Amino acid sequence: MLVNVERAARILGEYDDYLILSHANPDGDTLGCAYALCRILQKAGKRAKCLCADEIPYKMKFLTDQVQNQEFEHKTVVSVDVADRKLLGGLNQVYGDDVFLAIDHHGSRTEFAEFTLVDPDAAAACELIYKIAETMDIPLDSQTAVCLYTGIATDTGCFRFSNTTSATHYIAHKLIDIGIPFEKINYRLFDMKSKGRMRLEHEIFENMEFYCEDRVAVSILTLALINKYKGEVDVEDFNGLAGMPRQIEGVEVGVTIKQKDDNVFKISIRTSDEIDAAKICEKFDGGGHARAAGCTLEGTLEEVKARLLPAVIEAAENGGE
Ligand SMILES: [Mn+2]
Repeated sequence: MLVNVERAARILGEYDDYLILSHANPDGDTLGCAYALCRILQKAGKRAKCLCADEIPYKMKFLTDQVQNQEFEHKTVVSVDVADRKLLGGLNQVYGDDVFLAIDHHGSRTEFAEFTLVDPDAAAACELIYKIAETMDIPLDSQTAVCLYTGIATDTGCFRFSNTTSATHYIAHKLIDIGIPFEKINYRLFDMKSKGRMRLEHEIFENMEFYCEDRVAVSILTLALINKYKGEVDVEDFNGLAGMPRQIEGVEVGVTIKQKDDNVFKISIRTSDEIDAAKICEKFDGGGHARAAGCTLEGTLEEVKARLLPAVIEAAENGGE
């Protein structure tokens, strides 16, 4: 059953002994929501603790300092930023059936909770947690503000993505007024890279292929390359590499070919606003958004490239028409 912020706040005030679940492969939004909500509930006199199937990325380890998990037998399960129970990862089997309240901002989702608060206009689920705290009349302290700001900065790419609204900025303004080290947070989230990640990016760039007068860039992540860096970098350092080719000036179509198995390759395509990435991927039974899409191709690397690249080059030459 769908509920609004007021109803969700009322539910949270009525029940107790909360277990808050984040999605697997956690990002700043799901973790920021969980820790902020945990603090808010504790301030409301409830018992609350957080759980995630996977390890917390090193860039976001500071979030764990903001909250104290309590020891108790939970009675009420809440999920945050989870669009589908499968995204709970290893926790799905144990808790997937028991989610009482889901708080989320994904437009396309599969219902799994008794009550769901969802607002696709919210740039981050943390915006909803902010509104819940406001409705519950729980004043935010700086630790809670750090968590919420981290979630909002993460999901808006530091207030750069088109999902950013004036409401997003308004909430950020309120959080900054509480007093948070936003410069430090943004440095950790957006500028800082591990040495291993830098080396990995360097090697990917060295091997990048260019077509159509450099308007198309193709990076290839073979299993050999991935395995070479596995010991050196964290798992999370393999995230976000699909954005690399398009960071290069003049590149309108960025293609990342990532080897999944001997003869299986996952393709990610990122494009400028003249070219439709989804249209290219649909030719190979994939899909996605106009600026970011993906598909999976089978065969040897050479075979995959021979099928994929002509379609990419054609799209780049015709402006995607
Ligand atoms: Mn989110």
